[in-house]
Amino acid sequence: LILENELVKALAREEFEIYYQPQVELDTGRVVGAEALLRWRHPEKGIQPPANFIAIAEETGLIEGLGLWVIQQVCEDLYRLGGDGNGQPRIAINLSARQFRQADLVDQYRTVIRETGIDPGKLELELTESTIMKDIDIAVGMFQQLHALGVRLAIDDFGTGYSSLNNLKHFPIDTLKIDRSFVRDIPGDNDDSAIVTAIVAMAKSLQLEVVAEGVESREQLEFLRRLGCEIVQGYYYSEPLPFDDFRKLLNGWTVEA
Ligand code: G
Ligand code: G
Ligand code: MN
Ligand code: NA
Repeated sequence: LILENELVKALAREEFEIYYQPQVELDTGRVVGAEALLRWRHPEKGIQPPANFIAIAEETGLIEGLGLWVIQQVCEDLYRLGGDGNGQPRIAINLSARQFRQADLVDQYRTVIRETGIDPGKLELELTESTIMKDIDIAVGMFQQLHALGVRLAIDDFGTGYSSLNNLKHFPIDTLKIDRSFVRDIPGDNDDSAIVTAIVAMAKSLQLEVVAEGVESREQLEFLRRLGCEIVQGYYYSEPLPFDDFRKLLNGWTVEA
């Protein structure tokens, strides 16, 4: 309860902040996008990661207001990046289970997109397999409505859930994000290497974009490059950055690929 009140105050006092973790296109070394990752700048305790507050925000329903703040902030940041003249990257936003079942989510997104004039194709929504599979019928309807807005849709933590290809074919998905638990031990671990190889091959045959998460080493990067994985995200290139630092990186534009 204390934390619930604290979160309400934090939202009113604008203590939340979005960090951006760059996503790099391997072919070109261009930073083509980022994942938006929420942080709470606590006045005494310092920067708090989502693990310390998202679950409570979910339980209490505060996630709906917090989620609105996130989409508004991301669109504002996209607008500012557009003004820099180097084009706009694509920004991925995480949606939790409760948000995905929120009756006015689609209206919320539609309104913010219209008011900010952002190209909806610059927004990608990340959903985990477990969020989707809780109720497939609701999920199919929700995906269709979101897809109709023109936003991109991604499956996050891919490979950790129980969705079959048969289930996924009903969804208008654009991107698969390979869970970082599979990336951690490539190329040394044969099982994980086989899993990652299979996911990249499958994504390609279904014409989905594939993003590898949690890339920390040159060896992982080279293995993924050989498979034809297009985009990587991880500490090897950058941890999640405050907006100003992400903006500077974008305006420098490329990293060593
Ligand atoms: O930033 P960090 O690496 O600690 O993120 C951990 C998890 O927190 C992410 O995988 C994501 O699921 C969740 N998360 C981060 N930002 C948001 C957000 O804006 N909304 C929701 N619902 N979850 C988020
Ligand atoms: O939504 P998701 O749970 O996938 O969020 C990504 C999480 O992974 C965030 O908490 C982010 O801080 C973390 N992360 C990003 N890059 C790396 C990495 O290279 N290694 C590890 N261990 N974690 C990472
Ligand atoms: Mn994510
Ligand atoms: Na993930």
